[in-house]
Amino acid sequence: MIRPPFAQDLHRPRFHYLPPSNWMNDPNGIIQWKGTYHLFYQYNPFGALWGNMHWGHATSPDLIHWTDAPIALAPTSGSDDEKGVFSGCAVDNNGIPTILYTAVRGEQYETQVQAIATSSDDLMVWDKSDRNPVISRVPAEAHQTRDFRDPFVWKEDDTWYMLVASRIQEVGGTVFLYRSADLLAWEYLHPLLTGDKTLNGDFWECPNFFPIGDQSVLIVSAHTAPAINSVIYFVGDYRGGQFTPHTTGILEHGCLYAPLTMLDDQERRLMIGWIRETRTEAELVRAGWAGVQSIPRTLALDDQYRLIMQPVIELETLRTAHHHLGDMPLNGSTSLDTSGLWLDIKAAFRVDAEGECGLTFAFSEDERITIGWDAVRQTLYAESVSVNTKLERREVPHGLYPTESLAMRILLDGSVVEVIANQRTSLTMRVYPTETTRCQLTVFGHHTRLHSLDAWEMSSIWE
Ligand code: DQQ
Repeated sequence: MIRPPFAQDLHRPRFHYLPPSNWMNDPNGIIQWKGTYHLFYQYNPFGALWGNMHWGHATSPDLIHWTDAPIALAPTSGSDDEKGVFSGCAVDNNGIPTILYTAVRGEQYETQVQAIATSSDDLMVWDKSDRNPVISRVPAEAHQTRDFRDPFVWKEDDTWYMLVASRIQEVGGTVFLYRSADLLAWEYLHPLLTGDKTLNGDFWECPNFFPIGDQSVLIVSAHTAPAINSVIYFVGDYRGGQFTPHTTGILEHGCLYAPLTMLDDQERRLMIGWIRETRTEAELVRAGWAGVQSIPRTLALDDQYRLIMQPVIELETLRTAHHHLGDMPLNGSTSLDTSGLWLDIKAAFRVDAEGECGLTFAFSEDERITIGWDAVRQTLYAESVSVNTKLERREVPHGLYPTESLAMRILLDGSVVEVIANQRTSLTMRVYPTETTRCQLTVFGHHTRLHSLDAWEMSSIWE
């Protein structure tokens, strides 16, 4: 399906999911049902700015090609969710598709309670329970009553567990743990983990908690008021309702936020995250759309218990023209004759201790984005120059062992740049060049050997 009103808007991604128009943020309730993947998402049907939160819906056979479905959940006036249906998850309750979400009301969204809805119609039509809210009060130890949201639910034996993201006043972000036999009556247990506001955020949002092998992983999106910040993870042991992390890391350093995970029928732990815009509200309104979902990634742990990730293999079905550079020394730059702003790139470099290397996407003389790695500083960086934003540089730690090569995966899709280095450092960027008719790809390096570079031009999922 070509989406006509935006056919000329080359900032609009072509192989990442986004709704036909208007605002989208967090992925919600991702689940595989009878073989079909369902993606729900925070959606404002009335405009390109955040507000009026509904749950939008799309389905896919392969995590890449999506079909828009009708809105799944809308606020009900006079009810607990009259100001919005906030984020949540979906579970299979013995064959009944069930959504758990946060219902909000109040001018400042000051009442946040947890609610439930079920579907008897293959996830297209949803009925809110008349038992709502299923959790109506923030635990007293929070010492605040406003931030309490984004339920994440899983089952252990016959018992359901839920995490709700929140904060403990003056302490930091937290996730409260609950348990239930039937998804309706919930017993509060204790915080599963509490952070430190000086280290990892005033409050946490959008928790995920799941096993990988014999380890358990907690992912939270950290909010340092007034800004959303980064996505962090903890890996540790989970026994008897107690989680003891031994490893922590940053899952995302850039524009990806509020990721949600699910297990599919291939036993893959899949993650989708909201890729934010970085332009002004006036520009969003002018564009008529805002927000993109990342390409789903598979998650795993490496031998040091660090979270590693890569785009799902299904993405490769979109690859068309292939450009390749083989093993060669790099002392300067080499261009490839790719065309367009839609690329999937894999590159591997061997960099000396004083070296530097990377890739530049040039849209015109004055507009480009460079993704590079600096061996001296052991940092991954993205540097963009555009007519509107001048120079913007983001630098994040990315250490390599002396024997390790730099492995970069980069997805360029209109204004979206997803960068994953050695599967463990994720830096998602946005770039809005004024000139979008061409993109010159160049690889550069000093004291570097290029092992290989493969770039594929990507087809659109809407045609
Ligand atoms: N977005 C939702 C909240 C969540 C936040 C509201 C995270 O439920 O905490 O749109 O981006």
